[in-house]
Amino acid sequence: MQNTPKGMKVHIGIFGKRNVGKSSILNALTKQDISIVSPTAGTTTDPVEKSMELLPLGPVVFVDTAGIDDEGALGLQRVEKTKKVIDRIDLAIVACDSQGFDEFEELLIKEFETRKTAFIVVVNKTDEGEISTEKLEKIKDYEVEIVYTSALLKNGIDDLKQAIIKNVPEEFFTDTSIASDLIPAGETAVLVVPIDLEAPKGRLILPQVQTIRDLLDNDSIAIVTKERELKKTLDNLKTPPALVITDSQAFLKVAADVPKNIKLTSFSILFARFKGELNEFVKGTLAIEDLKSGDKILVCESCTHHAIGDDIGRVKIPRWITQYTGKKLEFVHYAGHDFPENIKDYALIIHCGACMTNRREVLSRILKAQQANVPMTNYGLTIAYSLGIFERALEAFPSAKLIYDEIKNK
Ligand SMILES: Nc1nc2c(ncn2[C@@H]2O[C@H](COP(=O)(O)OP(=O)(O)OP(=O)(O)O)[C@@H](O)[C@H]2O)c(=O)[nH]1
Ligand code: SF4
Ligand SMILES: [Mg+2]
Repeated sequence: MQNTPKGMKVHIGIFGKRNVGKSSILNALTKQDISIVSPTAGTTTDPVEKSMELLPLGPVVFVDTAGIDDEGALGLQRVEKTKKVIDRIDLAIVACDSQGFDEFEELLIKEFETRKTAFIVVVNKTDEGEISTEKLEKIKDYEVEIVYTSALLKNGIDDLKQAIIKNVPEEFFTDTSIASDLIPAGETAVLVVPIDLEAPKGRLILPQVQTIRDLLDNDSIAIVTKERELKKTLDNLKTPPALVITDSQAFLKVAADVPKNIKLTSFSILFARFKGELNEFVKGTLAIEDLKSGDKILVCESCTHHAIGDDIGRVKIPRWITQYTGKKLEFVHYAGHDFPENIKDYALIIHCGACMTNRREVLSRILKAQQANVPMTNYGLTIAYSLGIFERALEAFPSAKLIYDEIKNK
């Protein structure tokens, strides 16, 4: 989080009338007492800003605001400040209670619509009573996503997180680079691409092509080789590459051929952060240690036709995990946009690299897994772990490595 410039973080503002529970919602979302809460209307007087990690979305800045219905001269000044917050947010949460909307929220929403700011509505204090159908219909006219919460009882907070992930503007999901942040301009990455029976005829697969393009856009140098020519490629280089990136399936051979002073990872691990959340997946991978015979493992592939080879998720990963753990495990496969409801039944979720889907979908799955307390990881990390090269494969990612070390040392 510390490395993400503030300007790159999603800014989420909470708006609404006084006393509807804006500060309480923020505190419930962040599980911290960031904003002062009290029964006195007008408790929050100036915008309260807090940078934090909202898992699995990543770094966000929350901005709590003063009630938009504040009165008097001082109140009007506060309302002006609240309006200024709209200038710097990427997603707005409009909070109300069972009293629903009146002219204050309508004005606020007009402002969001004019500025094309995404917004969602939270009906809070559900523990105090339901909102009337008539009032709800008025909100539904905006064709907006509505979430019901009780910030007091912490109900609906997970639904609110899902709604945030669903409504955060697309650019925040695609701004992450694949590898270029690891290879400074002018430096080299060696990409290892096996051309075996599983490789599609006459072309490279999407993660490889996207990685090359990402490096070129950054003025980094990409050298592509098969695993057989890797040693020679490295010998020919005057300066060692900043990173070697391999297809996961050639991991063992590549790990043997790349000198220890050169960092090594896989396309799939790069995609764990590009399309998912690397740190969460690292924690998830370590749950392999806790697997017991009879456990069910959910294997998710984001597209029905696996471009890398049909058997990676169905044959190789089950084989490698079984060999590593020595346990009798049951593997259940899901493909495409299908994701089971009953994820609590699983001891682990292993996701593919998700090259054909968007990050939003993977993050939404990570959140569901967190809510069900089921560890989740991806193909590349699972393969590296089962083959005993996990630590090495994380060397390029200090914060992920730190998490690994912390858990291991416990
Ligand atoms: N019953 C109930 N009370 C809540 C809920 N959320 C907040 N409250 C209470 O409502 C009061 C106002 O909560 P705040 O979070 O301060 O509301 P706010 O919208 O930030 O208020 P201002 O800062 O004054 O604009 C407090 O007494 C909270 O404890 C809820 O879900 N249910
Ligand atoms: S989306 Fe997943 S299953 Fe499909 S090609 Fe990419 S990594 Fe393989
Ligand atoms: Mg407040």
